[in-house]
Order: sequence, then C-alpha cells, then structure tokens
Amino acid sequence: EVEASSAPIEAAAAAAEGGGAAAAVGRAPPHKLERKWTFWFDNQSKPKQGAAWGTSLRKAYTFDTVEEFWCLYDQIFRPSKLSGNADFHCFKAGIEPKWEDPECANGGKWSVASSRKATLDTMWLETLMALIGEQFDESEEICGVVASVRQRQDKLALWTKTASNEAVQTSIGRKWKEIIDFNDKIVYSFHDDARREKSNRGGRYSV
Ligand code: MGP
Repeated sequence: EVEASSAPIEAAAAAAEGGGAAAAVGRAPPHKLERKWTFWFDNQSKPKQGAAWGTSLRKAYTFDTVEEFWCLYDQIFRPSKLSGNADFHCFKAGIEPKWEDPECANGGKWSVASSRKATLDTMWLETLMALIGEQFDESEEICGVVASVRQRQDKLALWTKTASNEAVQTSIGRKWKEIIDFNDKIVYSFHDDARREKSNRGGRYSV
C-alpha cells in the first residue's frame, strides 16, 4: 500500500536506479523510451482541513527506460494497491497533472469508469504501455493518464492538450477504447468547464 509518506517511493526509485546501473554494467543496455515520463501520486485520504486542491500531489519518479518502467509499475504504481481516495498519474516529464499547467490549460480529458479493481489495473497498464510505446498517432496531443481510486467508482482519465480540436480528440478517444478494450460510450470534458462551474460538467464529445 502506498502511504502518505514518500519513503516507499524513494526506496523503489533507488532500486530502479540500481537496477538500471547493474544492467548497464553486466547485461544488455537498458531500452530507452522515446521520451521521459513522470509518475505522480496524490493521497487524499486524510485531507487537511481547508487544504487547497493539489496540496497532497507529489511528483514521485521520472523514468526513460523500459526497465525502470517495469520496476516502478511492479513495486508501486498499481491502482489496486491504493487504499481510500488516491490518484496515480503518469504524465510526460515537464507537464504537471493540473489544469493550471500551460500544456493542460486549454485541454480536457477522456474518462472511463471502472467498477472492478482488476479492470482498473489492466486498463491503466494497457494505457501506460501505449503512452510510453508512443502508440497514439497524435502523441504530441497527449499530456498523460490519471487513475483515481474512489469509494463510489474508480476511474481512468486520459488528458490531452487541445480540447477545441474535436477531430483530434475523437480520434484519440477511439484509439484509447481499442487499447483498453472498452466497448461502451466514453465522454470528453474540457478542463475549462470543470474549472468554471459544477453545473456545467457535461462532456462535449463522445465516442
Ligand atoms: P476531479 O478529481 O477531477 O474529479 O475533481 P471529479 O470527478 O470532479 O470528482 P472526485 O470527487 O470523484 O475526485 C475534483 C475537484 O478537485 C474539482 O472540482 C476541483 O475542485 C479539484 N481539482 C481537480 N483537478 C484535477 C484540479 C486541478 O487540476 N486544478 C485545480 N485547481 N483543482 C482541481
């Protein structure tokens, strides 16, 4: 289980780095990814009274090899290991998983709800592999993915940059459904709508 303290993350990060170095010395060289990615986590299970959103959001680890990815995924970043209200994020390095980030500010997200822990884990892993493997044609449009564990219903969201570009977003949405093997309708919402008012949270596109 991931705790509020970042100690387990630091330990796994050290292990990932050690593993990478060992691979470089004795075995085959590590497999470089197209770009760097960062895992984040947000443990909201014990929110401080009146704390603003994002105060428990932590950058956990940046990686750029396949080997580091598997190590981090195995040891920590599985949503089913999370208890209570918590989120895992995997975003392109340099982009913060917030509406306020300049790359996300004009963006939005495709969302999928999941009623089973095992399904959430599988969809999260399939999405991560598609991201780091650059499987989306419009990969420049992608910001990252968020897995949210909630009492009511877990969910997964794919964040993209240019919400106003319906053609690009629907293309990404269709591709994502294939990747996670999801057959029901999914909905795209603009961060701008979420930011403005609670009543206007409806999706703008669906596929
Ligand atoms: P949410 O976590 O995106 O999910 O936003 P949802 O489905 O609205 O609700 P949940 O309760 O199931 O999590 C929840 C609330 O967190 C929003 O209404 C905002 O108040 C706040 N919030 C979420 N995000 C992603 C941001 C953000 O990027 N920036 C800021 N300032 N607030 C945010």
